[in-house]
Amino acid sequence: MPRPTLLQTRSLPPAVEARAARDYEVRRPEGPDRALEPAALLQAAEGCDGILCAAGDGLDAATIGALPASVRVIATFSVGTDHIALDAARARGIAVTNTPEVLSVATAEIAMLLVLMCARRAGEAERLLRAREWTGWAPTQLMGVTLEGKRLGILGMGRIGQELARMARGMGMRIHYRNRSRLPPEEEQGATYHAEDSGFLAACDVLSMHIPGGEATRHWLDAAAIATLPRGAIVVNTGRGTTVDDAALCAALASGHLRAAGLDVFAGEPAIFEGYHRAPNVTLLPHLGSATVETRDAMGFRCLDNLDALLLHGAEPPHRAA
Ligand code: 8YV
Repeated sequence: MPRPTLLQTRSLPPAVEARAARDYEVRRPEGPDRALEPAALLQAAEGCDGILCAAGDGLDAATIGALPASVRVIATFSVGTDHIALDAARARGIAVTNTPEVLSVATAEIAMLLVLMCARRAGEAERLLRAREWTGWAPTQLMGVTLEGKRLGILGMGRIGQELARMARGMGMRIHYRNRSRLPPEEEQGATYHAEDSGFLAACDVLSMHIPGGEATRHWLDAAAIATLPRGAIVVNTGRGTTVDDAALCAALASGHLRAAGLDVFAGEPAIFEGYHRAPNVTLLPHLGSATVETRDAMGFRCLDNLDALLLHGAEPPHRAA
């Protein structure tokens, strides 16, 4: 029986590529390793049974509508699915799968890294040294804030949020969270639930954002929400950049209402809102959330498990998003 043909839009860890090449005819478009534009994606997908894509690859409704009839499944190398028009895929009977769970710890680690860098001004401090401008230790130099005893507000207490809460509890932080619904006690682990945005925001010494992208969450953190945060709060975002109003965040960082922000995700990335380049109290990372060797292998294998189920075994994929 001929092997199914798989369009692999991006370079993947070697062990993942080796397994894909063992079981599929893999088609990998030439050129730099970056998101595929719709026209290039459609051309490359001709005759393919499945697509293994990543965040940033443009799979909007028009592109999905124009995919060749041979495509039965889109497996995204991400937990987020905001780059894929799920309704359009459903309408065409194309399964969409993602990679939940395996990246929760790695992403929570990056959120905690940003919390620590913001609280202790690590980015500013490193830039001082690299600019060869450090003139020696001084009692009032680069003072940050102690996290122990502070309130960490988690927006979106899913798997990643719960891992972050576990880490933060170990540091003596008090956990508050905002979710559509309250978690059962074994998942809540003593955290304080907020059913309203305003009460939640007012309780955040540190706000960590873990909500999906898309229209429904666009600019969730706008000027009014920022004004509700306590003066001196820290904001960290490892979810999706579209959930933050960049201009409002930059204004609050410049005015001193916010102490610092740590961002791993950006609206329109890899472009970054210009104001962030000029703000000394912002720590910027290039979407590193899941970037560990262990996690990226696990994400790749999860994609292949999903593809194998449908394309090799005619079974339901274990992690179906649509
Ligand atoms: C991915 C992510 O590494 O899973 C997600 O939704 O944002 C990251 O973990 C990245 O999007 C690559 O697809």
